[in-house]
Amino acid sequence: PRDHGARAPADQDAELPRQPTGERVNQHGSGIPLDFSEEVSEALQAGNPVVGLESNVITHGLPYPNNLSAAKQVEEAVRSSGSVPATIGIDSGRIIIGMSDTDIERFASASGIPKVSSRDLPVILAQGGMGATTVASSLVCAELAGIPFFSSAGIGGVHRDAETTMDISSDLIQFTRSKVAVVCAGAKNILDLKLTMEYLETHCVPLISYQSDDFPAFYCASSGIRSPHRIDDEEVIARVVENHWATGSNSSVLITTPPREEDAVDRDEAEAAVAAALADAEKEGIRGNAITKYLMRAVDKLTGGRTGEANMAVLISTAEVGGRLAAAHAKHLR
Ligand code: PSU
Ligand code: MN
Repeated sequence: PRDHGARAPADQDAELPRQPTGERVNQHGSGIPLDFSEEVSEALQAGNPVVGLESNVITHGLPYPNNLSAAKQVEEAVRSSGSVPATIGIDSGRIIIGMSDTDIERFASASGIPKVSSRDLPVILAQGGMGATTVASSLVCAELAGIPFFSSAGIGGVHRDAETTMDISSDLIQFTRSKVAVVCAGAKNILDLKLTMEYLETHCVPLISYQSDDFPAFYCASSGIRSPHRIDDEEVIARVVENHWATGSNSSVLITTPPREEDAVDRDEAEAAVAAALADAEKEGIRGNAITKYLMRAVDKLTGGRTGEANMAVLISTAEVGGRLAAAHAKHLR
């Protein structure tokens, strides 16, 4: 069991190797240590619902200290709907499955923690430093840990100029490989959401929208694109997830939930800010895996902090729905 109290303050702590805790051999027997929190380990053994959460949103998605407060509120939201949160990250060659508050503080306050997507995961594990997992690499870790549900507000997708840059997030490719149900608020309109949905369809990834007709655009309630399936009943969603895997698919099921009305940002306002931010990024030559963070910060600035606020609210409300759907799924399996 982990000692939550006796750790050094966050900034010093980042320099020290993390103390191994509830280690368990992972299901693939690969020998990569999974460092379970006691709470997550117990929940999984009892068949109680657990929701995997990414850490790149903590290190790269929001500035300090909003990232710290958001990460904690996201965990509370998962708990409030009857599930156990498992925030995922990398440290000292180990995969953390369920961060302690001290871990979250270290990740939120340390600077220079690399963004780790699926392709980076084996490298960072070999090198032994800290790493913040994206949706893609978090799904790899969640599956190794035996966690069937994952929640993140904004997934990566096909970028708007993908026909020239070929910039398609590894998140989408990972959905075709990981047997995990992913609850999200869609994707931000910094991406080409039509192409993102086409990609998911081509790769046979089921897309369902919970209690809404449209694919949401993160803090915009609708992207203007209709979802292929609307399902309002949590038990039916649990059946969809199980049916997908029972019919031999080894991929994710994507479940969207829109932002709450009071948190939503007007679509035209968001679109104008995105257009300006994209033009700035082009001028400054920003590309590759740095583009997402750049655009998010730029849009937030252009909207006077409005989208940053909405960002936090959506992270929290999505996690609440993720917890609710994971709980329904665990109940369905009993
Ligand atoms: N979208 C957001 N906020 C985020 C991200 C995406 O609204 O923080 C992060 C997530 O960690 C996601 C990653 O998995 O960006 C995708 O990055 P890329 O496009 O480089 O694959
Ligand atoms: Mn990319």
